[in-house]
Amino acid sequence: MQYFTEHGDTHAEVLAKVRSKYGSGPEVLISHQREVPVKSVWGKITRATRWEISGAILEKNKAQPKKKDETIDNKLKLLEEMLNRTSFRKQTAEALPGADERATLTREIAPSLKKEMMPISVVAPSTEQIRKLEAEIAELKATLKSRGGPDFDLVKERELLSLYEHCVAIGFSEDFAESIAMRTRASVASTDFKLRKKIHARAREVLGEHIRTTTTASQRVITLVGPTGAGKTTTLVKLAARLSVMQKRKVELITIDNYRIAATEQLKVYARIMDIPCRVCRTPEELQIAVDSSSAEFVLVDTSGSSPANQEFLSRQKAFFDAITAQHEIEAHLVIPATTRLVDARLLFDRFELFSYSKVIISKIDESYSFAPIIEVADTWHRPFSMLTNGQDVAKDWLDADRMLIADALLKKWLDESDPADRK
Ligand SMILES: Nc1nc2c(ncn2[C@@H]2O[C@H](COP(=O)(O)OP(=O)(O)OP(=O)(O)O)[C@@H](O)[C@H]2O)c(=O)[nH]1
Ligand SMILES: [Mg+2]
Repeated sequence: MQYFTEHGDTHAEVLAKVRSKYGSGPEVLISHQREVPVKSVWGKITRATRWEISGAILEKNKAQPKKKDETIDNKLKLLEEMLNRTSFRKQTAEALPGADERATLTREIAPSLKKEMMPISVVAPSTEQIRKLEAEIAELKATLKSRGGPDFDLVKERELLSLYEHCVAIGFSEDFAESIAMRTRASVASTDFKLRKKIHARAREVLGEHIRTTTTASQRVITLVGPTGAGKTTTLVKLAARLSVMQKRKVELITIDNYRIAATEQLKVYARIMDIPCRVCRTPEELQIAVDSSSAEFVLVDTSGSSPANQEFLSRQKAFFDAITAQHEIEAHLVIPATTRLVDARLLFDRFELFSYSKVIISKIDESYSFAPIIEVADTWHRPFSMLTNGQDVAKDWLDADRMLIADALLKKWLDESDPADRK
């Protein structure tokens, strides 16, 4: 058995402290609650008192002390519970003097009381205590407001606020997160504001409306562009495997990544395994001849990665495609790793616009907690997603982009992190 004694200025404050540190399960036993004199010299002079709550935690299901740095959300939950209780007390204070009120509270905590524990002594919170509680809520409101964000009712719309905070935490900008939360609020009945499951169902639809998807291989010439190491070559090989091995289409691979031997060899090895031709084109003219003369149904062109800051390199690569755009429509996908931050995503979408990419592939989703920034920037640019890649296995580690699958990947964690009891 672990014993505890907690102090605070008000009864409500100490009760909140106990609940937040030890939980409110049946294993947490409260032995006494009383006002005690403040021991300091000043306390003795002023005869000031403070509240003390003592109790014990049963060994069997010993509650784990919660983390000290609780979220504001948790605090609000506690405050709301306490406010409900105190306002109930206020209303019933006259009707329930002393004994009756004690009976009410005893019913509330009785299952957790052991015979050897002292009975609870209950004192209804005073008006001053309630006022203090309300001041605390006002302070929390002010704190949240100073941090920016939507002007939600911190108690009634707590779940919407939590949705907003989740959206910011996974990488959406505050404006985007606010728009998702506000649009969700507009489409949920106010009676459901406290039901995370209902809010989640609507938020998922709202977010889904910001996600566009498309197919791959709608043109004969396909290329992938993007920053160094994004997974372009691996993804191109995945596409080739899908078209040639799975769909039995005639595919040819071409690389214009001609200055890195290893990169060229990498593609050739894959081509050999899939038994499809692979050519290296050193100049725009060579690419033009290769594409014109190829009898393949699909020509997949691998590019070398480049820093978005290297405009000269990007322009040189662009010249390859300029050589074939007169005769061939090119399906260019921007490949962008899931780990990309918002500020970098904005830059990449902008710099690779040079290639007129019409589709976006999010790569390496297996390596990232969230790819929210890419969703936001793609929405700004009105670009659809074609594929997501989730590993190095070229035969299976990719998914067709799906609006709701993407929305779920971003919001399901929020639903899952809620207390199961709250998931109504
Ligand atoms: N975890 C994970 N790794 C991946 C994925 N796609 C590619 N990779 C790995 O990322 C590394 C770089 O992949 P590449 O395909 O060579 O990337 P690239 O964009 O062609 O690179 P450059 O040509 O150098 O710009 C390799 O080790 C790949 O195996 C993915 O979806 N998930
Ligand atoms: Mg490559």
